[in-house]
Amino acid sequence: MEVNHMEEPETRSGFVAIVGQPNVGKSTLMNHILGVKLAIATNKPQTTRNRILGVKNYPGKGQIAFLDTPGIHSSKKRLNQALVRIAVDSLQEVDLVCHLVDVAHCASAFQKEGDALAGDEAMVLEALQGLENVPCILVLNKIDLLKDKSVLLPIIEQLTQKQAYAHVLPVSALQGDQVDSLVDVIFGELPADFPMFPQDMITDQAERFIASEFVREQVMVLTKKEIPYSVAVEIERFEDVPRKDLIEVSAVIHVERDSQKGIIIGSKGSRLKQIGVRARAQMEQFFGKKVYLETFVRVQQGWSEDPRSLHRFGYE
Ligand SMILES: Nc1nc2c(ncn2[C@@H]2O[C@H](COP(=O)(O)OP(=O)(O)O)[C@@H](O)[C@H]2O)c(=O)[nH]1
Ligand SMILES: [Mg+2]
Repeated sequence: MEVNHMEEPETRSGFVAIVGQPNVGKSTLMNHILGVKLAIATNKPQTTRNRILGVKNYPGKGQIAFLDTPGIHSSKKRLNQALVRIAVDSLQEVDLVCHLVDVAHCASAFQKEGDALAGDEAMVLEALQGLENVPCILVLNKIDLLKDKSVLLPIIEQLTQKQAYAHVLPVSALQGDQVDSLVDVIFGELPADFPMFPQDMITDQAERFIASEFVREQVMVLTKKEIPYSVAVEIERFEDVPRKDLIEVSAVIHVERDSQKGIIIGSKGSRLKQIGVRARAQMEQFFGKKVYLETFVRVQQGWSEDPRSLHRFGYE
């Protein structure tokens, strides 16, 4: 008779949410670990608008499935509230949480006001408080910006008073300092399990989504004030054309007002052209193929406050 024995996993695997306020370096951290620019990252808050899965395999060791998330912050705007919901909801499905803070921000808040919990940190902490049996790592990011490392102490002291962290680790996501140590610490907390995703899968995001994000990133980088937040990008066509050995992409940049359309296009189309050239370069790098990119600008009056549009663009 054959014995039906369960195979014991020799690897560790799990889901890890990366959460924190906007602009603390969540997407930069995930990209650095993956070694691929999967999530767009800019110096403007609310760059990330979705939960983005990034899978990293460590042969013989296991697999970490990161969830990059939008920044948690307070806002009266419908789009922003939807983004925060996406971030908070992602905490429900994970084995571990990395809570990122920007130490440069915390340090200056501490020096000015004697309080290191800058901005909406209380909101992030509140979201973490709801977690049961999910370990949390405090990741002190952007240490490269600190001349005086002693200011880390009050930051750690204040945060650890509010939340029971399994570990506390200073890193620089941008420069990669201490990121390997962070990965080791993450592995130490993950359950013994088989890999959850195939070895060749780095994300569950569709190619169309990734292409749209590269366009939105360049709009965010190349525009100012309210424009970066008034833009949604839709890919109307994404076609791999083997005969030509290229991918043909048509992207529509939706803005909320006529005046914004003119700004995106720029004088004689110069800004739109620049957006296209840069986004195409990102796509070619990511997809490893030549890309032909067409861009259009359309006005979708007040989309960021409209539930149907938010749904259509994938934010609700
Ligand atoms: N100096 C420094 N800048 C960083 C670091 N990590 C991220 N940044 C910058 O912070 C900004 C926000 O990064 P991003 O990853 O988009 O933050 P997110 O909104 O939390 O995803 C970008 O300009 C990054 O280059 C870091 O470790 N050091
Ligand atoms: Mg981000």
